[in-house]
Amino acid sequence: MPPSSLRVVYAFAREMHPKTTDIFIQYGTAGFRTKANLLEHVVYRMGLLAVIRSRVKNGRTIGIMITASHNLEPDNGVKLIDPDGEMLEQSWEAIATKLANVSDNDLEATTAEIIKEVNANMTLKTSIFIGMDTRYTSPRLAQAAANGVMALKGTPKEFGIVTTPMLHFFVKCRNDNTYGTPTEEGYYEKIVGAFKNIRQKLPVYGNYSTTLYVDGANGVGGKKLNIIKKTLDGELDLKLFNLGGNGGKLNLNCGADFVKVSQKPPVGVEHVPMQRVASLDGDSDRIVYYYVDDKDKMHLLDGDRIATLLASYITELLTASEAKHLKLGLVQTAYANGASTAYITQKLKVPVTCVKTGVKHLHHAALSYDIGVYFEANGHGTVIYSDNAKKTISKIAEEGESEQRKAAQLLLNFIDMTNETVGDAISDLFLVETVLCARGLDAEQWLSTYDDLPCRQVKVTVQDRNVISTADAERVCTSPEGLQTRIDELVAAYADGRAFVRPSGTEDVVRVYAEADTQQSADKLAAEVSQAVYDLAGGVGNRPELPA
Ligand code: G16
Repeated sequence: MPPSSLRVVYAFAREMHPKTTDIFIQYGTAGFRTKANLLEHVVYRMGLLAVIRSRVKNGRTIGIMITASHNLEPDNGVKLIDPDGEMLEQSWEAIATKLANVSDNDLEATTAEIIKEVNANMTLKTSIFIGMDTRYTSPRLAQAAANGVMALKGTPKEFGIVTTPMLHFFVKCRNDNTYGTPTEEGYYEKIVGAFKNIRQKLPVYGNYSTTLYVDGANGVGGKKLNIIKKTLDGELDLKLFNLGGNGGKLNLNCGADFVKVSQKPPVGVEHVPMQRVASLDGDSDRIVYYYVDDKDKMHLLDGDRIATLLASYITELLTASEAKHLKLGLVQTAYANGASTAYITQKLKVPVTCVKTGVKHLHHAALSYDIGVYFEANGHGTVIYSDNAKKTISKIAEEGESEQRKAAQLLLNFIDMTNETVGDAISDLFLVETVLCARGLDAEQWLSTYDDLPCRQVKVTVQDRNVISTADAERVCTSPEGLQTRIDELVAAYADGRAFVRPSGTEDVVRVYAEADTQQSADKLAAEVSQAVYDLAGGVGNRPELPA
């Protein structure tokens, strides 16, 4: 495309999506995320970048998702999805950041520079998939993305309101039609179809109950489950709460992040003692479970629990199908509860890799196993299977002895039920329900597999969160000077103590995590570490207080 035609489209687009702020914005843990009113020019530019990326990838489809996921309603965000449905390749994050921050006057020259640098063939045809969450600011941003795509003569295909994992799935299917059909119906057919199929083979028994309560976080996931619910033929009796009506606000005092971080049940969900509840986040890429016992105490079953449940069931099926040689591994982050890691390595005998926060890092590490189970404690995760694993299991399902065949066929259904592109609350919900049903477990029995170490997460606001640098999968703080030494001193005073700090990639805060042998100690350690962050990393606002 000659520069003169770039000029015309930019001049037109600048009129519509001008850069109105000088605040520097960075492609973070899951794309750009900030107040929605600061994002329009960024999203427009990501439309441009998606077309360039697609042309570098031989015209394969790229996705643009408009969402701020677990953040509250005033925020929004945008992220790009690569051709296999995975997160944008990390080396392109710097390119995205550069394009998002140049002035309107430099936009044309910078775009031309990027096209040259990445050697994009701008004559290729390309289609870009665009999806959005339920935020009221999303339609305007989706339009800006589509305008960016058209500015570089790409073809936008808009899916309207979808979950983030659905859009990842559509992109993957569009580029690899063996994976499924790139439509919402295609998604239901594959994931929900596999669930119904597997339930024909696994009768309900033991303490498992088909009644499941769901907290939809007033976002998109609950709405989609409302569609799915009608097709479940009694296999699962979903009672849905927080669907966005009755004044319920997105992610406010509800949803997976609220439940995990506050360790409290969400508002808006009917309280029934011992009832299993699944809590999704705003764009449905995370899920945690909980129940409240008859003494009103909440028990959380987070991403670590889901990971161990899935890994142990897959291991069981691999053993039964005599495909034990396939290497299964689990990937976690520093947030994983120490007790879960001990359980996985010592009891399940499954190897564990620890990586930095962000599913992109976990996904990457999971690729090194035949079967990689990856989960963040916050409930974001999935399972991925190598081609070798899929071929081996398919062969056993056809040619194995009777018992081996049965296990391998269950495993094939399990694979079909999995959205392998990214963590997916809906797919994960069906996976969890399948394992609980297969084992005849209620939530209390699921919880009893191991005892979590009490933990606490808090946020500290500082002037510039980027003064915090970390190493060793975020377990060590390398700057500001003296902070890690202080953390070490504080941790040393607690039995089973562990703590770390890291800058968030999705909110303007520093995150603090602490665990110890009692809840009181974990709370106190978290507060002490927060004070150290406040003092040594430029805290603003009120100084964090120690618990009474
Ligand atoms: C995103 C990422 C997750 C990450 C989370 C929190 O989740 O996809 O991998 O754990 O942000 O990140 P941070 O601690 O850096 O703010 P989501 O559900 O918000 O897209």
